Amino acid sequence: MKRNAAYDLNALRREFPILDREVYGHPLVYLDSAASAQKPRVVIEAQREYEAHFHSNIHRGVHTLATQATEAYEGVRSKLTEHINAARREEIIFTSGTTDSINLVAGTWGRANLNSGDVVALTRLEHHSNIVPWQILAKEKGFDIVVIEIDEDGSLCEESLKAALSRSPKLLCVSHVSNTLGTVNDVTRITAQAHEVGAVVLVDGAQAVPHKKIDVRDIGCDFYAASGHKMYGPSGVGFLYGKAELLEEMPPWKGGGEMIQTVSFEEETTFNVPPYKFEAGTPHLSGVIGLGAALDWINSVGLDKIAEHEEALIKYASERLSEIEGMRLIGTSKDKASVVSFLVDGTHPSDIGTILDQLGVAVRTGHHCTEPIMNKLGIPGTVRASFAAYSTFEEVDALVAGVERAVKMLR
Ligand code: 7TS
Repeated sequence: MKRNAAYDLNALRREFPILDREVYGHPLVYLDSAASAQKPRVVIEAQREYEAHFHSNIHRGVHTLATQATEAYEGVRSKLTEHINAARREEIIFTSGTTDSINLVAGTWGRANLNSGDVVALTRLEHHSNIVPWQILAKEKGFDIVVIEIDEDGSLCEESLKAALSRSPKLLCVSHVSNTLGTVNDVTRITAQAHEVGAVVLVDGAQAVPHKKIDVRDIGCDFYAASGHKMYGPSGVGFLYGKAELLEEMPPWKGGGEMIQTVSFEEETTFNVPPYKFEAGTPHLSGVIGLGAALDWINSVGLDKIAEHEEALIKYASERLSEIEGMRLIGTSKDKASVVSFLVDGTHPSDIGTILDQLGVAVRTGHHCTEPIMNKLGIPGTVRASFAAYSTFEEVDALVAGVERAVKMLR
């Protein structure tokens, strides 16, 4: 087991108030960060401070509070631009999360560009939020969806990728990291291959942003979507990165305040420029402020250090869990992040999850909003433990002990 001496885990954990609590009399062992990460005090405080001292609606006011709130909000846009190395701050649209970001692309770029006879390529690994918006639109527009399949270990099948690209898809959607199997997809290479056949590429980065340094220009993708609550920030806020030339051409999506230039009954209503064209209505202001604090927090720890720590945890958890008789790790691709999914012969995942909860161990069970993966692997679901910067080796030990106990009770 490799522990990172330079990584002061105890000090880091003290920054997360929730990690002090107990569940059923046991110290909380929170292994569900892929669903939602916990927040450090600086994020909670930034939101509270904003609500207590700076809150006002943004952009439209001339008064001091409106100016301060606008500066804070737009400051986070600049911070995020730098964080993912976007070329311009206009390429960052604040949304309510990954689901909202993908629906934005489907509702604007998709509705304007996809028609009968076109092909959209999705991978089998996608979360429902990167499948269903395309299925809804396909029903309306009559385009085809082609699925890029996975190999037994949960990595993308190269043959299937080639076959999908040979159909010259207009759009290819791929998750950067699978929330169920942990597979890390080589989105830089896939984007380059997709661009060669003329496809626009959307990367779902929900499970990547908390674990990896993201460089959208290096990836080369056209869209990149993520959620605040998976990166130590608030829920109800997220972002969509889109290449400026695409955003400029895209029609608006939601209509309302802020997204317009002029509104008239007598003449045609005209629209604002990106990113405002896509930010109708009052956004989740304290959420954006909290997201800014989360970015600062992540950078203060360092994504490289977080990634190294989590990699060691995944390795340790995989090894220790494998010692359990009847253990079946689901998703064993070479490059993994974020999660360890498993099944134990003779037990149902939800029974294991319920027993673990009684021991204070929070894991997720079920299909994790990726039913197509379950269908393909012929399994009802998995037990999923997921890790974050604050996860410990002792928590992995508690998980393993809990699973051993559950298996004894259930068999
Ligand atoms: N894409 C991926 C890869 C995800 O893991 C999730 C949420 C989403 C999109 C949707 O994100 P949202 O913030 O818009 O809801 N994944 C999970 C999960 O694994 N367990 O609960 C939510």
